[in-house]
Amino acid sequence: MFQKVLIANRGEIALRVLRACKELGIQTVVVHSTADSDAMHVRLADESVCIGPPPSRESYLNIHQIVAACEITGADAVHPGYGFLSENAKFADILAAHNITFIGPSGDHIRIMGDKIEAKRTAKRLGIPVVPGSDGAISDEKEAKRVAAGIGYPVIIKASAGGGGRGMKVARSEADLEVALQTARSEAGAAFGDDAVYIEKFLEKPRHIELQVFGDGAGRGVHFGERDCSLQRRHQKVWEEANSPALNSEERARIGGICAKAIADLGYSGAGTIEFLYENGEFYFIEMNTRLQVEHPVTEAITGIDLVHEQIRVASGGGLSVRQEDIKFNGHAIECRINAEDPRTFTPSPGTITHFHTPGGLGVRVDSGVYSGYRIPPYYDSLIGKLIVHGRNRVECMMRLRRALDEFVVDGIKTTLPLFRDLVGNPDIANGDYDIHWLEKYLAEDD
Ligand code: MV4
Repeated sequence: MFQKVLIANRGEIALRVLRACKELGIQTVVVHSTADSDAMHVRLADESVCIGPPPSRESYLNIHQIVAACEITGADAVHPGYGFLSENAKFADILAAHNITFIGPSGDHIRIMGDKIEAKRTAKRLGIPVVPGSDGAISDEKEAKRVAAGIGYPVIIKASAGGGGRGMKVARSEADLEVALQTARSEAGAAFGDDAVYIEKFLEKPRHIELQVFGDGAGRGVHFGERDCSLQRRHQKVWEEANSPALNSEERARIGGICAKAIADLGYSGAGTIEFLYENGEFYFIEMNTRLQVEHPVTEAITGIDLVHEQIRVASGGGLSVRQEDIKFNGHAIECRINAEDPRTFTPSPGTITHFHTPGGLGVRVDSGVYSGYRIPPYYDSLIGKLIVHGRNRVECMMRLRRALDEFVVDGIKTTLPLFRDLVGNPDIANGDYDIHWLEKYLAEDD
C-alpha cells in the first residue's frame, strides 16, 4: 500500500479522495493555486504545496510543478481526480518515469480512448456494440457520401480528437453533407490540431447510459452497473441516476457482462466508464472515459462499494476487493450537481457563501468542498457540491430527494438548487421518462 498520496485536484473531488486515503491510513498531500489557499482540501490534508497562480494552466495543469511537489514531499502516488490531468497520457507516462504511481490506467490506455476513432475501433474489436458508421477516419467527401448512403440519413460527423460534445455536426440529407464535413474538419483542426473526423448514424432520441467498469490490470474485469446521465445541458450533466429507469436487470447483466469481459481482455487497470447511447432497447458505444467520474457516488450508493478505495487498491497492486458475484445492486440513487450558477441561465455566480447548511438523515450524502464564509474564486468550474440520495426504490429516492432539497441552504450566491426543486416535482422526471434532449426543451419552454 502507498505511504503518501498526492492529490492533484481541488474542490469536492479533492476532499473525496482525501477521505478515502485517510480511511486507508495513507498520508495526504494536496497541491493548490494561490487562489485556493483557503480551500477545504488544503485545510484537511496532512501537507500542502502551493504550485502556482490562479489560472489552471499554471497550477493544476502544470505537470512540472506537480512532479516537483511529489519529489519534495516524497509522495509515492498521485490521484488526479476528474478533469485537469486525469486523462492526460503524457502525465501518466512522466509519473511512471519518475517511479511515481499514477492512480489510473496506463498512459497507453488513456491514449487509445482519447482518440475517439481508435477508441471505437478498440470497442468493436472487444465485442462492444458500437454506433453504425465509418470504419475509421473519413478521407474525402466521396467517401463520406458513400458511408452516409450506406447507413442512411441523418448522420453525425465527429472529430476524432473531440469528445464530450465538442466538434460535432449533423447532416440530415446528402445536401447537408459537404458543409457539415468541411465545418467539422476545420473546427477540429483549429480546436485540437487534428482534423480527423468520422461518421455515425445520428440517433434522434437516445438516452445517455454509461457502465462503471474496473480492471485489475492483470486480466480481471468487473462492472458496477450503469448510470443514466441523460439530463444534461450543453453537454454538462445536471442529474444522474443509478440504476437507469429505462433498464431491467437482464439488460443490465447483458451489457455489463460484455463491458466487464472487454475490460479484462484489454488488460485495463483501474476505473473506467463506457458511454453508450441507448435507443429502442439497443446499446451503442460512443466513448470511454479513463477516469473516476463526477457522478460515481450514485454507483457507490447502490453497491455499497467505495470506488476510490478500489482505485487505490488496484494501483498499489492489491487487486480488486470484489468479484462480479459480490457486486449487488441495492435500491436507487440520484445525484444533483449543485453549481454556483443562475438556475435558469446557468451564468456563473462566484462570490462569498454567507451561509451553507447541508441536509442529512438516512440515505443522504453531500460531497462538497465549500463552507459558510467561503469565497468561491472565479477561475474554476462552478460545481460547489453534489447531493446524492439513496432509497430502497426510485419512488422512495425521489421522496427523500424532495425533503433533502428542502433542507439545503446556500446563501450569498445563486445556485442550481431551485432547478432541482422544480425537476423533482415534474411528472416526466417522476416517471423516468426523459432522453438527452429533455432538459434543454424543458428550459426553453419555461422562458
Ligand atoms: C451522438 C448523438 C446522436 N447520435 N452520436 C454528445 C456528446 C458526445 N459524448 C456524444 N454526443 C452525442 N453523440 C450519435 N451517433 C447525440 C449526442 C448528444 C448527446 C449525447 C449524450 C448526452 C447528451 C447529448 C446531447 C446532445 C447530443
